[in-house]
Amino acid sequence: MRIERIAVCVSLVLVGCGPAELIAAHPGGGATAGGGSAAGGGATAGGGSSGGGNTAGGGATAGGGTAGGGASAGGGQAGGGATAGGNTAGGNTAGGGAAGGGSTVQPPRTVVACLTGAVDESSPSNTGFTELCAALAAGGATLVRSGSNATWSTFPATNGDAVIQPVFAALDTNLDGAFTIADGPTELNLIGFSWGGINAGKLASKLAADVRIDHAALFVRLVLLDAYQPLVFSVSAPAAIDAALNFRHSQTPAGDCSSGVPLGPYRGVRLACASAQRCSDFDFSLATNQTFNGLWGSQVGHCEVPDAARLLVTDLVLTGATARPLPPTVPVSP
Ligand SMILES: [Ca+2]
Repeated sequence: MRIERIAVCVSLVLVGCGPAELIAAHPGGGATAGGGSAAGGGATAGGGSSGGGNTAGGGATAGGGTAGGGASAGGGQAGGGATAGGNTAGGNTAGGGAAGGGSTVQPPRTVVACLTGAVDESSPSNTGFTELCAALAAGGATLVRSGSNATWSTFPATNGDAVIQPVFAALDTNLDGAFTIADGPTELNLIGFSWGGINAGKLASKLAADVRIDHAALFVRLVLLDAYQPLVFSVSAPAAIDAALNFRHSQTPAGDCSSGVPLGPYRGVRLACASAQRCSDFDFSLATNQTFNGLWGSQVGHCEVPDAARLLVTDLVLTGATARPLPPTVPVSP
């Protein structure tokens, strides 16, 4: 398995090393007001074990869920009770209404777009990522699929553009050519691993600028899993993105799948967010005495990030909270 993964990483470098393309933050949107209130709520609930680091992400717990509710479902208050004591890190509204009791607010539909690393879903290096996306589908999420696959191949980078239309189609349930509240409360998750993580950032920027989408009616979460492309050093979450989670590693363990290859080893790039957003940048390498899905933090290399993050991401995407320990965070800056 490891040898095969190395081969994939080598091919990644050989096939394409495009120029650096940093993602510009989109000034539009309007859904970020929720992010602002989330920071306050999170501080009050105090459940986040990942506190410290950035303002809006690590400590964002129940408040995160509340803000998400306001943005997408309009029934957010219940989120506080649902997530108090847990770790939400960019929580959402799913379960908020139900746990609050007595709410008749329709729970949001969870739409997920999974963007693979190089080369495609069948590549051994993407196995953990594919399993994560399959777990989200099994948990009730609507996957934006490429054929029958759980994930969408986005290698090389320009293929990410092809994902926009199927994502929009998944949002526009009443087929009127726009996404509005009439399509029902919806949470959109853009999840990308390695090469696909950078592409997920690009997709987020394009969706943020898409005039067909009423972002006040849509909760969007960006999830990066050791996002990497050569000569790219960060991913910026546009203002219309309500929450962004970055899971990565910063210390290369022995035998890492990307060691010894051109431009390797690969380490996930940092996350950049505007101050009003709820963003968390988690570093498994800083968790020397913790395990994540059976992996010690120090064991997590490039190809292990999806495995280590799997249970955390499925919790957060499907319920908006997790009781599992999160990795330490590093500060997020614009
Ligand atoms: Ca519509």
